[in-house]
Amino acid sequence: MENDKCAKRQEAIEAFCLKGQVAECVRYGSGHINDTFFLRCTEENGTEHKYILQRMNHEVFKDPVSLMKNVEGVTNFMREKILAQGGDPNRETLNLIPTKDGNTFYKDSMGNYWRVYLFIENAKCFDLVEKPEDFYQSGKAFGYFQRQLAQYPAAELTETIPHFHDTPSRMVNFKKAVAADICGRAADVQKEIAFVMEREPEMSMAMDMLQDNKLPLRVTHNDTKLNNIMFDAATGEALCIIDLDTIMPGLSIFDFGDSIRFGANTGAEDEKDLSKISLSLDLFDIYTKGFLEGCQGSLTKEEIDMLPMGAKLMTLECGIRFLTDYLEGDTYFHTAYPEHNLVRTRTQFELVADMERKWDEMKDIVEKYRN
Ligand code: ADP
Ligand code: GN1
Ligand code: MG
Repeated sequence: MENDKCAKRQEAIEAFCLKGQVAECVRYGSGHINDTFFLRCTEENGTEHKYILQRMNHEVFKDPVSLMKNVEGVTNFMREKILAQGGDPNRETLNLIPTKDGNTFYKDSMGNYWRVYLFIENAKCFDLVEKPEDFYQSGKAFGYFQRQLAQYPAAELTETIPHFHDTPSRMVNFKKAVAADICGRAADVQKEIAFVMEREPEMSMAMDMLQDNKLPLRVTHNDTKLNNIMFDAATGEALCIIDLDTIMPGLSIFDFGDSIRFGANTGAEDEKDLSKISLSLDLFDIYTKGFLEGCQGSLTKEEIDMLPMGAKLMTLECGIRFLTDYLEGDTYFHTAYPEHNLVRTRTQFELVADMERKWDEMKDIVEKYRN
């Protein structure tokens, strides 16, 4: 669906150094935050050039200028690493296309921020795991990515969304939304509110351990869902980690947990039939194996101990965020219909409940791969 925030799309397109004339510009992907377009340009001799055009969501990312400095820094850093390993940096990391005046982004006349990336060709994203091997690959890639980011100068990073995975802070916002109830929706979601309140005591576990120096602060991706990684269509291997907007200091268990939340669910994030939602222990197993291999022994004993809790916390937190947004009138996540955030909330809570049932098995799997 088109929205006013993208009204200056054409003006934005003209600001970038694109090759050829625009032949196609259509909405693309299933991200919940930015407005993403696939852009195809053709030269007179018929050569095609493909790009991703994005309007950055500056209501979510309040400081897009610093965000773009993060993206520029991280992609340059990744480019060096990829070149050193003989890889192809045009496909294995995001590549920013500059504007005609040499910037990494363009601010249009309505105040919206745009950027352009090279389109990664012959690659695909998944919204659901199709083959367990893909999920293993993504675990390995996210684990390895996190290990590489360990060498990134954290002081150069701006925290693009403060308290992003600070679950107790999300809980404060949730309680405010329940109390304000600006849309009059709270009465109908009492069951979901109770589900959250029952779990409040364990929500601060990770942040408390960070505070007590029991878990180390690392540079993490923070949004490791399956559709934020691209796979090579020819080899099936994980190719490129995308959506770098939330790279900032965080906990390793956030990256592990968010992948499990999305990818080890037997149903979609917005599945209406809750009987289809469960934690696949097979997928949990294969991702854990991949992630720990990718981290190459860099995690501490406490971090490994906390992996199941990371999965539960990220799922619970995400459900709380969807429910908060539902109560506040759906202003944060893109929604396709009025109950969309509530449907998403319910899948997350169903998954949390299933993790609680399978807790001992989850812990056993982590033990199996502890390295
Ligand atoms: P959001 O923050 O809204 O999730 P993303 O940066 O994840 O935005 O982009 C949304 C989708 O667009 C991705 O899931 C992926 O399918 C596609 N995409 C993003 N960047 C590229 C790229 N450089 N090449 C090909 N596809 C891309
Ligand atoms: C958003 O941007 P996207 O669609 O990859 C959100 C994540 C949530 C996710 C839920 C910046 O991710 O935190 O876990 O939706 N990103 C932001 O699907 O809030
Ligand atoms: Mg995304």
